[in-house]
Amino acid sequence: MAPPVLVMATRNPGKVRELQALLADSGVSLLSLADFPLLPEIPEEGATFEENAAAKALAVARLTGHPALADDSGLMVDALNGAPGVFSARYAQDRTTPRPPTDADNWGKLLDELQNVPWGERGARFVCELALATPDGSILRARGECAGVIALQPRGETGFGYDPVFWAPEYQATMAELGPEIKNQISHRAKALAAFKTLLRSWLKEQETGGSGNFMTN
Ligand code: ITT
Repeated sequence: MAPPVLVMATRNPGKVRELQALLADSGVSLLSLADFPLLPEIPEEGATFEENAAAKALAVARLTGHPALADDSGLMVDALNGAPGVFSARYAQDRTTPRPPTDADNWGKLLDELQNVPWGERGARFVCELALATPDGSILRARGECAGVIALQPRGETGFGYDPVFWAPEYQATMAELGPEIKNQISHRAKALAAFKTLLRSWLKEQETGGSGNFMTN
């Protein structure tokens, strides 16, 4: 039997790379939004990572007719009361230009905001909320977090987003210096996927035994 198809409901190439690596052994055939070029942009209007992930997964599952996996993630900085949070991708958005901010714009703004914040108060965490939705509207969720410190300056070339300014204390390096192998062991996305895989296994079993395609909702 052909492996079940799962569409990764993201346009972020950094997430696609990491999800592909983390799901390589999961027994699903992965598609991405690049395989569905005519899909419309899905607005992210939720107040929480959970809401946004579920909305993205549901929209893509309904539009493609396949189960879809969405990742809504971001950085929560203690000294900024949890900002940029769900606005992480748009943190440095300039209202006068339609161009979305680059990763460097976003972490550049963050370093500026934290300019006078001492090392001991620069705590932060990455959060990843995953949602797997089926076209009939069932949803499966998992969450992962990764704690660290916002560095004083950017370092490293790998990863994406805020990785160059996210210091992982246990490795004494930024996430962008660690490389994909280590990042994929400790990241918020890796932790969310580890929790998620257990749930995915039961769902795959149900598919094999000719189940309805429904799975646990929460
Ligand atoms: P999709 O909605 O298409 O998935 P996006 O980039 O807009 O792509 P989000 O709305 O979830 O995704 O925003 C997540 C932002 O948080 C992302 O653009 C990065 O700036 C940051 N981010 C998330 N995971 C990260 C990681 O592993 N390393 C560094 N930055 C990360």
